[in-house]
Amino acid sequence: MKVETIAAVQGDHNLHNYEEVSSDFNWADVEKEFSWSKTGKINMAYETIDRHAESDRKNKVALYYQDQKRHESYTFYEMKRMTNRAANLLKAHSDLEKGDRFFIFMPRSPELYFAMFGALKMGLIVGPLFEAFMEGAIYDRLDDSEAKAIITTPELLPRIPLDRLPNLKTVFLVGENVEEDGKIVDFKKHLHTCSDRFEIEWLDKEDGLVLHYTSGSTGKPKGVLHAQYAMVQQYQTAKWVLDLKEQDVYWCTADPGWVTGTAYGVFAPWLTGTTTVIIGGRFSPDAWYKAIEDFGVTVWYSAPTAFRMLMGAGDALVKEYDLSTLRHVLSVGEPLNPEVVRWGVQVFNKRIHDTWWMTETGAQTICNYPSMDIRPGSMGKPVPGIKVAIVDDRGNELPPNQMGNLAIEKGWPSMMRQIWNNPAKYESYFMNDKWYVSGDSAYMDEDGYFWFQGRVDDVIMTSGERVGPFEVESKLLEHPAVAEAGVIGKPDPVRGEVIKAFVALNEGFEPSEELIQDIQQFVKKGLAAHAAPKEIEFKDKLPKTRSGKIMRRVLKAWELDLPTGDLSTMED
Ligand code: 6R9
Repeated sequence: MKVETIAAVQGDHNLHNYEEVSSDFNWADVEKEFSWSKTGKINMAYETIDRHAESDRKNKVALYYQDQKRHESYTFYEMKRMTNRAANLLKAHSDLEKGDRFFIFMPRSPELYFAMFGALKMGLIVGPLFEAFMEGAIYDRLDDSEAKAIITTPELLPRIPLDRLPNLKTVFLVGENVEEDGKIVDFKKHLHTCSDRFEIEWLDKEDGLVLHYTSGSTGKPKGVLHAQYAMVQQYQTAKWVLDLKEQDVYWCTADPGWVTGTAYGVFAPWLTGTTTVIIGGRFSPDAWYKAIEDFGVTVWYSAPTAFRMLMGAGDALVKEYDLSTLRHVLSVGEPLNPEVVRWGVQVFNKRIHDTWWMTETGAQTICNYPSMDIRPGSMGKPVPGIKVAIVDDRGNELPPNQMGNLAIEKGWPSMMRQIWNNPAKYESYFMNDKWYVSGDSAYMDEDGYFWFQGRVDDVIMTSGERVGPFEVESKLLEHPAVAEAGVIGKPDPVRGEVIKAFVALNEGFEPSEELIQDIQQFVKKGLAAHAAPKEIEFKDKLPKTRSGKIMRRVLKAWELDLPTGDLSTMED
């Protein structure tokens, strides 16, 4: 079978020759890019902000911030001063010390980033939360991590069960006319009176950086801890994968509650001194295209759900904006359907570069690079210097084209360092002391491209055939009526499992028996008879995480009348 390819982008890319660089690459060389390689002492806030403020980039814009009410910009020098102020504020109004957990629970705003980097300057471990979390989700995370302080807004404060969290000593509130007491501190009031000079807390490479809680299919969310050293891979992938250069204006649409919003929202771009755009408020296609035009965004990192929603908003809308500055577009979070890649080429005249990684990997791991041909539907190839393989359940490497566990050889720079309070869980990720097993199933083709098939527990076995739900979902999306699709295996006495699809329809389509048959035929013809959903159920919306992942386990629980498990990461 001929594979669809979209040829490499011509031009001068940071990663010019994938094969050559991969064959001879040493992460230790990247350390030389940082000042700590000389001193041995490290701090993410120094490398992302102060270092640039003390260089030719002093007056370069670090942050453009925009929402419905505010439109602000801060240079690297201004960021240095504001984060110093925030650090002094946190220090003066709490007993926070190096290594303590400091949580962030507020909508995006410049203050969020002042506080986050101020906390990093103090050597605190930062735990970002999604603003939509409700009391139970907040409690689980603050309790498990024994958080000592949090920054939030008056609107969100009632969701924090202060009386049940004895370790939580200080609450910084970002609002107007805040009433202070022993626990509550008015962040904005003190910010401008605090000194803009601060002595950074110098750390060891292995000291903590961020604590991101992620939910598995069962049990409580787990705290994934990353070390300062993660910056090595975040920096290098900002170069190779984001392809960032001095003049770029970069926009990552992810919320900081999701690992993408920290690692690639701010760390990676600022490690390279790149101007970064942060847009607050809710998603809207108009506002997003407008942001690209307003800021002249050149590099844009988003997620498949967002691209699919933009696709749904119609191509006519795209023409109303000047998107000509865009030169590089990327995606992460879930499989990027070939249909979406084709759409990108058609409407933006840009390839959308899929990237695969996880909270646990701390940085991009399998990617499509501008200098490499894309095979739509493939996640691409491992980041140079990282060994990725498909292994069986015993940890043996499988040959090309065989579906198995997507695994990474232990020891990549940004690998998680701990599951908070749960060493046994941490160990359970590793096999034969060699492989980190991701929980995703995939295969590698004979040319080294990796193809995602689903979470291991989502893979469907029907009449002895192994079917990756993603393939079926992608085909479903190509049908003109289908806006969103989620596919699960439903237990069946004869076939083991049968394929059931949940489908949300595009505007102008109504559920009907005919439409069901038409969609079934479409998958049968386009993919394979055994891959066609035996059942199709129409839904107005599908359950998704806040980062846009279709929650197949929730579909399955609904279908089988089982408990849905932890839903704190599900969007409203
Ligand atoms: C960064 C992030 C990780 C899980 C991962 C996989 C899915 C992420 C993907 C992808 C297919 C891609 N995932 N990127 N699946 N293609 N390009 O998303 O972290 O929220 O921890 O999720 O997301 O299933 O295992 P996280």
